[in-house]
Amino acid sequence: MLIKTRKSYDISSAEITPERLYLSRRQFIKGAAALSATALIAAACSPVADNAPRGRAATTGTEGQTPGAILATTDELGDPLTDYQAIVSYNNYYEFSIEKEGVAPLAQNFVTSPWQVEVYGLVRNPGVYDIDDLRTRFDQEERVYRLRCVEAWSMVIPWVGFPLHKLLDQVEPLAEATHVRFETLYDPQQMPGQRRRSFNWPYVEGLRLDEARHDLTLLATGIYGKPLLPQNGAPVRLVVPWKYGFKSIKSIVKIELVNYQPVSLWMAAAPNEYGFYANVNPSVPHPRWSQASERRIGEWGRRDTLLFNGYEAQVAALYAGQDLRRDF
Ligand SMILES: Nc1nc2c(c(=O)[nH]1)N[C@H]1C(S)=C(S)[C@@H](COP(=O)(O)O)O[C@H]1N2
Ligand SMILES: [Mo]
Repeated sequence: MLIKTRKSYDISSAEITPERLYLSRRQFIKGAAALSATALIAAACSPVADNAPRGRAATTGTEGQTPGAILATTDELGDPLTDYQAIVSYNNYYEFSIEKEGVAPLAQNFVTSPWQVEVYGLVRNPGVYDIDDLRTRFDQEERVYRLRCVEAWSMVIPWVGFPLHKLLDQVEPLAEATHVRFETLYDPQQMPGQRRRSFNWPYVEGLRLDEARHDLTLLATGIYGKPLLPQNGAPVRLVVPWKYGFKSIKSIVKIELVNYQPVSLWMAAAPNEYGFYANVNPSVPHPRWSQASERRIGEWGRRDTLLFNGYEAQVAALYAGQDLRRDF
């Protein structure tokens, strides 16, 4: 069940909008430039996505490729949602492919049911949660978040999910727990990228416990009112909107409460380029490129990158007294 909850980062004028009305209004708002940008992304796609009809998913898409009901039409800054087609066809998911348009076709048969998530470590009540249990035990909310990839592109995505703190409250972290460590499925049979040894699989990410408990930190199960597709991290993935996209680990099977700072896949792969915190910060460049601006998918030109990806008011206090250049 989709619950609308009002938070400071929710849009103030949120209203329930039927899908067709919503889409025609957005067509009107976004205009021809945005449409042709979407067409360009589709044109660059691999055979499967490429065979999909071009243009508006709602009128021409196939089942599984059309957006479902959504509540919001913009983020809280007034910027429009990214097209569903772009969200499901332009992906970073190295377990399948390092080519963004190559992920969706390779992931289409990925088995996401049955699926279980083990929550364990420094907790009073460890448990193995079935994905259906996660979907029904916790009210599923829509959260419209900006996703800012470290590669300097971004999207606005209407996620469906529930805040991680609800799950943490169930397992009751012990006083010694300081961090949370997450792991993606390891299954080289299904994930061709894991057959290449270029990375230290499985994908691992981590958060400090206070970051994990922050209300913005989401376990997402859907996008645009529909269950996640494999390319977006089905059946359940993390979303930490004030951090670079690589922190938002996909297809999670393990959540461990630990008393050390976990080493993520990217920290292990390139420690000088990727730190533990990975907070979006326009004034801390990546060693190989600036982070001062970004390309919003579906838009022409670039826009300025915002400190903490625009969530400064909500999260800056987590880092009081920390040097954001050292703790990058
Ligand atoms: N397991 C896993 N999770 C992952 C990745 C990945 O390669 N493997 N890529 C990350 C990166 S770099 C980004 S930008 C986001 C992209 O999410 P999206 O494809 O749903 O937009 O997923 C993140 N989560
Ligand atoms: Mo990314």
